[in-house]
Amino acid sequence: MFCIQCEQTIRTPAGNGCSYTQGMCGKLASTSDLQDLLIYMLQGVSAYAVKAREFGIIDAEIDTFVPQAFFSTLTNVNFDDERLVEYTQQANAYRARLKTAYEAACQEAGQTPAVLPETATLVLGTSKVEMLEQASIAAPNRGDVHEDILGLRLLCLYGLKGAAAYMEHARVLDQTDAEVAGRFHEIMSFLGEDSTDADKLFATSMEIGQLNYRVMEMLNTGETTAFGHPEPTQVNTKPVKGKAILVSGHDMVDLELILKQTEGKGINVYTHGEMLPALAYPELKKYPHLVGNYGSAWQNQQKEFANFPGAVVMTSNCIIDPNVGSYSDRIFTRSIVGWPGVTHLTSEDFTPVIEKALALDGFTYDEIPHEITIGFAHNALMAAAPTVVENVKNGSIKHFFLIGGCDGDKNERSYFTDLARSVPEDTVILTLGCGKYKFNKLEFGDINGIPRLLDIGQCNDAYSAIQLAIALSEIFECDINELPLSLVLSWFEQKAIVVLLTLLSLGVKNIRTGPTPPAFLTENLAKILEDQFGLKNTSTVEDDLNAMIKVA
Ligand code: SF4
Ligand code: SF3
Repeated sequence: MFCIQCEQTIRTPAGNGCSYTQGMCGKLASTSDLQDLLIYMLQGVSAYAVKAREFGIIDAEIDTFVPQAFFSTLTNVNFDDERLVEYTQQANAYRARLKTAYEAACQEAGQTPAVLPETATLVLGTSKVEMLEQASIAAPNRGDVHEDILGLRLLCLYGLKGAAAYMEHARVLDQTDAEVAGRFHEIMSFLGEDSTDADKLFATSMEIGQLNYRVMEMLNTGETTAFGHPEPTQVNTKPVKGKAILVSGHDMVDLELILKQTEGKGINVYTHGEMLPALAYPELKKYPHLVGNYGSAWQNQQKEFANFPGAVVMTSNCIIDPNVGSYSDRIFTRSIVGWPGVTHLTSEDFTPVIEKALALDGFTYDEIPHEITIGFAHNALMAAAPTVVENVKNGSIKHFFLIGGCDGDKNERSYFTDLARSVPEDTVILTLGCGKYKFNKLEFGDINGIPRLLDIGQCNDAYSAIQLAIALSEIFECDINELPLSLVLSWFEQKAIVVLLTLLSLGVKNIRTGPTPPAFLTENLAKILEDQFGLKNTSTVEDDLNAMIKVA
């Protein structure tokens, strides 16, 4: 196995990456190898999808499948070898279907079919054993390649993986776009060609950022069309007496299905992790049995789920070993999520979850409520913009910090809590992603009625933050980089990588990322990113704060 895609990857003086029998996340070597082979096959499907498109052949089912299956290889999503084997065999069938359609079109047009890369021609083994024997050809560090080229390839691969995840989140909300799918296939296919062209790879990473900007826009449209615009909302973070279901991950469509199916059944529904922002959407918060948020970010789930006296549903990342906390009999996976031995729900019928919740004790007492405020996405921010501008102009607000991204359990991540605690009183913190759990229960107060902590939403709601920055730069008639705004992003997995690529592709400069730099970025690449975009690693809170406020 070789996997280096997330922040917790193994780093040793001898080399970086999880490469023994198991990754830090618990992913076994077999799972990692099967994921590599799946990606390789998906690149072959995309190679044919690109050629088929030259004849106007678009297969919407396959356009859906490729990003969806790619999403299963993201960190903390799918650990189930059998499901990965199924996805790979399905990719093989889809590749054959497109090949047939493409070659028939060539014949009709009197053309010779193009010679495609090996991703399009590999004869896939039929069993898991045979597939594992083939996996080394698909390893992400295959071939004898310069480390900078490998770093660029991985930047693209992992960035595109993040975009694929958001494409799937948008798709479940009926947001698809043949043009986006076409561009996705082109990049996916290109990455299967093992390019050694540094300029092209670098340009591709920026294209992935741009593609993802469009995908985040689609996702924003899908969420607000389905559930209305988030509005500032007080959310209880303490348990309420009664039977209980906890819903985690990013997929609010599943949450809505659960809310509908539990109506009148005496079950309270709670959000966890990245589902917290759902509580601010009018069409979700209208359900009285959506009682609040329980727990915090993904890395605490083994303790929090173990203590939760009800059923748990993982709608997307991040899942970690449920056997550690002994709750594997009452956790359910949906969509692309998988853990061996855990019940996977393949339909929209949540009866097994409801029956499990009813059979369990639930909370036997009410805890004293503790409320936090969420819901400052696009519309709420725009509504607040004139007051914010006034306060900037009269000097009441001196600076904005966007402190957002992923959470994780490394000690160094206390940096983000310390930073949030240390920013001056006359500044406002914007936050998003699951990293906010590091500080979202602290008291920050307000500046002339504007809360000092504005929770924008999920990681993909970086889209709303970008819209606010664009609006402010128009009002102040300046470049985004001239705004009194500093971005400090905590990264963990590939969604964070693609959000970063989006920001860079939009020309946003001087972003700080932490707690450690991606292990796949070489010193040379980090230097290029620093020279071109001012991208820096987080240092100490004191030094960073001084520098950020001085730059402004
Ligand atoms: Fe290692 Fe992260 Fe890959 Fe898991 S996802 S194997 S921790 S690099
Ligand atoms: Fe968190 Fe996994 Fe990335 Fe959507 S849920 S931000 S880590």
